[in-house]
Amino acid sequence: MITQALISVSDKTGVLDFARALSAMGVNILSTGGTAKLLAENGVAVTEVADYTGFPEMLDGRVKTLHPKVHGGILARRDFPDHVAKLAEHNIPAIDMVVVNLYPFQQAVAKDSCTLEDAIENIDIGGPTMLRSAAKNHKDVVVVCDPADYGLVLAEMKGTSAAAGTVSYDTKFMLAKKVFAHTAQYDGAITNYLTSLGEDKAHATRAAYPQVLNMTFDKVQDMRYGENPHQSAAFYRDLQPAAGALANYQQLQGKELSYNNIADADAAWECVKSLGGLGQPAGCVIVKHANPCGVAIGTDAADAYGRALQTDPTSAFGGIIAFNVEVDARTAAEIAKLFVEVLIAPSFSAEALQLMAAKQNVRLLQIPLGEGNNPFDVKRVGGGLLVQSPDARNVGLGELRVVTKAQPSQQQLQDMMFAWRVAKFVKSNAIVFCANGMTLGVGAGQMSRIDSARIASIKAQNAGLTLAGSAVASDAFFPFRDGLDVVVDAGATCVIHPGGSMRDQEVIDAADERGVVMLYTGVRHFRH
Ligand code: 93A
Repeated sequence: MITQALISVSDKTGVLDFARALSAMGVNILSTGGTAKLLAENGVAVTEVADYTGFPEMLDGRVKTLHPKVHGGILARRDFPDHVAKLAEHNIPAIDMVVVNLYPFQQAVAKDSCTLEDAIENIDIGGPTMLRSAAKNHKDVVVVCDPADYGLVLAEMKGTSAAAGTVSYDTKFMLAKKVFAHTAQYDGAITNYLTSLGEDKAHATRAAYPQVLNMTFDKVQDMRYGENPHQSAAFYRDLQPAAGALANYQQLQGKELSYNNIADADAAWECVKSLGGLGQPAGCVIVKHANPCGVAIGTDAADAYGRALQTDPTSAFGGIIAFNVEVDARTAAEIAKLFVEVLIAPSFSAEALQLMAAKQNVRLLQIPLGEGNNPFDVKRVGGGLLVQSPDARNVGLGELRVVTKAQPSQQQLQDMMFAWRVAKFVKSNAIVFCANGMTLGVGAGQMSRIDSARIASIKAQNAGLTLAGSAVASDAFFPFRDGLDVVVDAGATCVIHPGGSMRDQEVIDAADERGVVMLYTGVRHFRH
């Protein structure tokens, strides 16, 4: 039975209704200065912690709840007779619920005017201490650090079962986990701030991406193995993933996802999400080993799939296929003819689901389309981490610069924009031939750009696709004219790349000599 709760919150959202409901259930409420004042002014019976402990809040509030009568009441094990006897001996009633949210440190340091002294005063000490005490003793103490959980706690307490007035163990455990994630994040934010201070210790220099230190994750699953069978692996999800992130997937059918499935599914999903605004409603991406081996836009899902598959049907075998529109029956029937590892879409029609049900080996992932990026990318290196902002840059038409005498036609512009979108998702060195909203040949992951160009044209040839009149995107500049010559020899008539080489003029002269169009984006999309 919950008989006594301590409430001490900076964010007072919802606390009045919550306290009122607790009080109505006969729970005795203890509270700190500001919170007690709010509750009392609104007619909720409350005892100030200072009156309770017999110790005044002191040192400008730095010491409010740091008292054995508080922490003894929280930490005592109810099933240890010795603990219970000690509470009685020192006249310490048990505290069965702790409701605390912390001084808003993150908001304080986000202000430009925040000094080191302001920041320090915003470091909460008593709050995390109570939260951690209660979370440690979660078997007997309910701990609430998020106003979003008030409703759940009340609903359980109001339950009509024999357990009315209590909260289930599962919920108490969940709330305790949340607390340790929260205090870890809070301490991470303090560390980040202190690390970001310049020499003078007065101003944050906003060092690059320290927020990696205050990320906390939820384990989604252990995998049978990692990239290879002798490696162990698990998948963790951000506590709050961006709306359209892969981690929001719902698996509708199929075997358990493997490490490589998730990595490839992410590559396919990120690429297909970028195919909006290119003049066609549907987009499809087929990924193998983290690289797109077929990308197309089309009038509908089936059209986009048929065209994406044409690029490289051999590599598509065992691939991961993603759509940015609903998968309907016609598309599902086509996909069912191929061996597919993972199929991803924002939704599936009922008939499509029925068709895929006959193919239980295919893992079906439904993910909502949504905005937002990861706050940062991470790569593990020996003894450290490389952290960067994500490559979220999308070049607009207005930013493109024609550097050749030949000017692009409308069709060429469209083809180059499409090729450029795709090139961003191809491992470097990337060379992508495209025409009419589909890839014709993809050269990926080569150590030299000219080899990527050769491979892309060979693959188009193997697939029986003509490159005459095609557009080419290169994720970085051509260091010499030789790469350009290869793509023009293969049939390309327009080329898009960032520019910026020492030999730019030599490459532009070559483009003029060959009579092709060349566009600069000014933005590079290396992907290693
Ligand atoms: O200054 S503290 O670190 N020392 C404490 O003993 C203490 N106890 C609670 N901060 C402390 N708190 C925090 O006060 C809580 O975490 C909460 O954020 C805030 C609520 O203060 P009030 O009820 O006066 O608005």
